[in-house]
Amino acid sequence: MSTNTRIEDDRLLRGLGRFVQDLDSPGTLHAAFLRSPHALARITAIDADAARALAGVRAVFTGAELATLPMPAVNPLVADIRLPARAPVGAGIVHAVGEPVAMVVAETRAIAQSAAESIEVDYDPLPPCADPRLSLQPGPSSPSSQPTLHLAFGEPSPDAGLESVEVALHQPRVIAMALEPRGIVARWEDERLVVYLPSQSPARARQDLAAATGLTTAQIRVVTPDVGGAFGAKASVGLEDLLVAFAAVRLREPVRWIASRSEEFLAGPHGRGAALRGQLELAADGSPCALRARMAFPLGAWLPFSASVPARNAARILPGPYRIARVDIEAAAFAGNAAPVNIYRGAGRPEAAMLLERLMDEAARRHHEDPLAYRRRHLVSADAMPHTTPTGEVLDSGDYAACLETAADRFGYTSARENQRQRRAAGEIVGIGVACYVEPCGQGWESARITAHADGSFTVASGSSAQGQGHETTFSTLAIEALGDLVSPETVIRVLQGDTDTCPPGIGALASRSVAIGGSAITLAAKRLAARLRADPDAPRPLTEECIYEAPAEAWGFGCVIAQMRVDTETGAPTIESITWADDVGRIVSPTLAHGQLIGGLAQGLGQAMMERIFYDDDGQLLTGSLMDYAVPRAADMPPVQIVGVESDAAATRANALGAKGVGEAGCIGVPAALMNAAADAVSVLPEPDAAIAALRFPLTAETLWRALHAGGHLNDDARGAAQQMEQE
Ligand code: SMO
Repeated sequence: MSTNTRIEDDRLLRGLGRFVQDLDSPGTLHAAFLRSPHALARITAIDADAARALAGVRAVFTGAELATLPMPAVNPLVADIRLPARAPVGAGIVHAVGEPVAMVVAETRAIAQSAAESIEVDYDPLPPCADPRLSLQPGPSSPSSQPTLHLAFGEPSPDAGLESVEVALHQPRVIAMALEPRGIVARWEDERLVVYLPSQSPARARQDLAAATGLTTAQIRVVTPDVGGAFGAKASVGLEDLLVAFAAVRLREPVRWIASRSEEFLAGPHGRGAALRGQLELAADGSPCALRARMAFPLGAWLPFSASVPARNAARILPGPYRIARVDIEAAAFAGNAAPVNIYRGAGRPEAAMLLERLMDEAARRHHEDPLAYRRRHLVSADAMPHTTPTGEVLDSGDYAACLETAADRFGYTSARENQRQRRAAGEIVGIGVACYVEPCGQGWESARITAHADGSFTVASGSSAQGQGHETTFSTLAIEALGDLVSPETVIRVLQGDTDTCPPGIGALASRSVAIGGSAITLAAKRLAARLRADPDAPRPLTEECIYEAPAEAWGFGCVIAQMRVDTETGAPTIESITWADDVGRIVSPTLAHGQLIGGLAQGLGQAMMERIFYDDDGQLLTGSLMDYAVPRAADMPPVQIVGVESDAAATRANALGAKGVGEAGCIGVPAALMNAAADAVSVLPEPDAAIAALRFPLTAETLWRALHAGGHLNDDARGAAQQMEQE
């Protein structure tokens, strides 16, 4: 893409950003929540008299007022979803630590908070189940509660006698650590509800807010100003958003709530948390011929709109980029007494990649074949595209083997293996991990509207809204390209997004779809506008073209990550020595922004693999409620990284008009699997490699790796005795 037209996209860097938190006009009331200290309890009494009597308190809402608040629907993407009863707030029972029990609206945040704290609640605690016990043992999945949704692909294929490899893994719950926590400002203005919300999907939010408040969508305007990161956690409205909007409508006053970091940990949507079990049947030559997968996903106590997406994605994505003819896949999701789980950067894709990539490694190890060579042999080949997988998905395009080769070349794979042999001979524990993955990039439609103004400027409006991805740059770049000679370096191009009044309705920024689908809509609308302007240069302005672009298919990105990790033999401390990653992104619109998405996703994937874990104890109490207890990667934690954006033949995909594939989630998909495989490769030289590998789990902390070293019989008997003692404690 070559253009000299300057795009004014440095607003945020110049401190001119405007976030929901910045919207604090005089007279705005503040909401605060009293949250449950119990994971499961009956409420026997609530006394809010003291709170109501406090000066500055305008309203206190408990079960009596909130019991009738209707809950919006959950995405019906999965037909047979069975919802757990979503009991209204404070109405007799609480289902998770942190669940709102009462809401106070007051003149200041401090008053609202002290009033909430003064509410007295009598609880009758019940035995909770934070996340259903998701069995990783062989045999049928045996969680302790009925699944809320259940998906199956393929047929059970008990080919007794065939050789097979198995893996069992548990992904910890994690949390999207957006710089900006969730928040909302809801104002009643001119008989309408105007809601400022950091949303990935303003149109969806408007529908959900309408369902909860009883207003029509026309009576609601959702405005999404600048957003400081979302990663799936802002894709669906939260319970607090619905309650604050309800309060604004009831009181006919502006009400605001900004989550504290603690509230995010307690009650914000979490991600991941699945238990994964898989078996790969191998032909005599080692080729994978059948995949069996059993996956159990936690949902928590309250279902956001996209709650069913991770389970559905994980199930449909298997068997990923490989030729595996038969599958028998089951994914189930279970409610529990914990914070809700929603989509989180990757949303089921990382789970599928993790399971499959561990299996591919184990198959290669069983047959003493190099894991990269083994993968190369079984990838779907370029001339087989488009390829229909056994779950009915269509991999649209790509040269997977070439992409893998690019990663191997840049990494220096052959010499790295030689170097590894020498270091191993010298007693080092060092591993090289390979992971391939596919990244489906959204289905359905997105909208665009482009207007030529009398002063020569243009306005581009999209139904997709940004949370820091830089849509202003990408969207205006696409418009400039389509308008061609109708723009000059002086032409002003404005980008509108995130406002249901000024933008056409859309699906939003999720599932790595903004450029592929939203960008296609902009390109088509701009081309139509350009054609009209060229046909009639004197056409009266403003002149507008709109496009609702429906993607005929889903674009599937592909990538290959190779990571090298050293494990300290004494302490288990890991050092990620390098990561090389080739990602087929189809057509690239903005190389800088594509790179930013890739490196950001890599950092998040690295966080999940190496340090992040939300932890509930057996009573359903959250033990990781702050950044003192929950580690996220910082700049110094980033390893040396080489990223190669492989710009494959855009014409090869007919999945969208641009030939673009998503990049947003890729880092979270491939990187954790590659790091796990690097750790597994590292400990595979120990006297008991199976035991060492089985001891690996996320996050790969020094302690985890130290335990794996001991399980693998690396250290002397004294040290092993100490390790066993520690296991018992
Ligand atoms: S997890 Mo994404 O925002 O679809």
